[in-house]
Amino acid sequence: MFKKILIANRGEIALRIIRACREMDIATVAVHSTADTSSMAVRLADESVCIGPPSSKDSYLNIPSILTAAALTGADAIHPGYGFLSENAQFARMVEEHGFNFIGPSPELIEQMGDKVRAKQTVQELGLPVVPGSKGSVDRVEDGLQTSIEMGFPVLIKASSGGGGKGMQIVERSEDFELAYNTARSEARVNFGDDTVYLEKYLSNPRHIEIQVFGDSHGNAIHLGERDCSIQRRHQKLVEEGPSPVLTHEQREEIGTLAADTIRKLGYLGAGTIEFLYEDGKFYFMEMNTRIQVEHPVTEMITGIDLIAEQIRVAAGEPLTICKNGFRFRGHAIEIRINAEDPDTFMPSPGKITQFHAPGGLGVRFDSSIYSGYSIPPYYDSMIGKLIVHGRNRDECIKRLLRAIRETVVEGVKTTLPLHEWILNQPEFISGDYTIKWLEEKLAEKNGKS
Ligand code: MV4
Repeated sequence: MFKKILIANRGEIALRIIRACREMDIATVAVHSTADTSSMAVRLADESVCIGPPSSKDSYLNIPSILTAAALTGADAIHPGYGFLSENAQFARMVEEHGFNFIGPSPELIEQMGDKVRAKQTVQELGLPVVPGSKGSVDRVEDGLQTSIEMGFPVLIKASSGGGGKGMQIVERSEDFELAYNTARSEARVNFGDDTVYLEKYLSNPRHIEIQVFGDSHGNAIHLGERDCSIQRRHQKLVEEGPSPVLTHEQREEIGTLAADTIRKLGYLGAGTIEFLYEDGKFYFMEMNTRIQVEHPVTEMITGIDLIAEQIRVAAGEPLTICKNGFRFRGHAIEIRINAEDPDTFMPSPGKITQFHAPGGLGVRFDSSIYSGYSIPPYYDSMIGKLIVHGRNRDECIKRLLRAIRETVVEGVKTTLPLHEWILNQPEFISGDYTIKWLEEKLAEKNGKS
């Protein structure tokens, strides 16, 4: 097992990784920017190293600084968390080349899944359902138009190096195809330095349902059920829950088994998420994330498994401690992301937290790195914590979450807590009858009225 892990991240996920390491008797190194000197991760880690100025590009994305910090502290492994360098194949490769263990899958698999055209082709060959579309990339406008006419409009043009929704173009009619195609390619070139695009049939009103998967170096691969992440705004998730309100146990086992079989065939190591669009009872592969995700606690709450500890064990070459019959799905979990933002305008609200009280009680988990007197720096993502609750069923879970929100105190900055309280009281949320479009439409209605 590893003796010392360097955490190449900040905020609540850095703390989450420190907690797992502490329970496994693994020493920790927190790296931080000059803006994060008073962070909770720096306080709680065994050691800390300043790796640069506030700008992420000069600190949390500064590969030479991070590798130097690992060498200086004698770390034997690096955990990348989520965001930042977590899905950077070049970073994973350099970590290994410098003699450290990267806690995640191989650089080759990160690269393969980062290329959306290759990822789709790969998983389709391994048996996952995909959205009908172009066979590979579309390199000429005439080919794209031809394919669109054959499969029927509307179609969606996606960037192969994209993901997260950036650079997509919906095309409703053949007359609009050429302009959309050229726009998609130039946006992809500007944003990703790669203008490869591909085509899919546009699904008009799907849900976003993702499967948590895990593989080890002994040929074991399992799925840990799904999370429904349809409550989002501008590709930012606000609420995640598991199980999905719309899946039956049979549907879960069917898509989950397909997902596990896929990563077993890939020889995938560690935690992964296979994202699907779900519409009219059918699943369509969207992309695969090769990192631990923000919403992983939803899965931890319904399975009782420590996903970070499991990532560390399989990265160290140990077999998965979980097997198909070694756990049960219990009850329901919902996570809300708490952002330091204006709940109406979504403007970031950095600054000093003057009063803070964390929620608690049965089934309540609060993953955050804030404390009373902490100053939220303006340089990074505005997420300051996650509130996750577990209940025996979905109704109990919603009631418990509303209760926990009401007892949470964060003063000095604006937070999205009031927005979450509003979402949880909407009839469509309570009935589970929502899709990826729901929140933005509902917010437009809310703001139009006032
Ligand atoms: C789609 C789609 C509809 N049809 N693909 C957005 C993020 C990117 N990873 C893929 N995305 C979508 N792909 C087809 N063929 C709709 C979306 C989409 C979306 C997906 C998941 C969660 C939120 C979303 C918001 C807008 C669009």
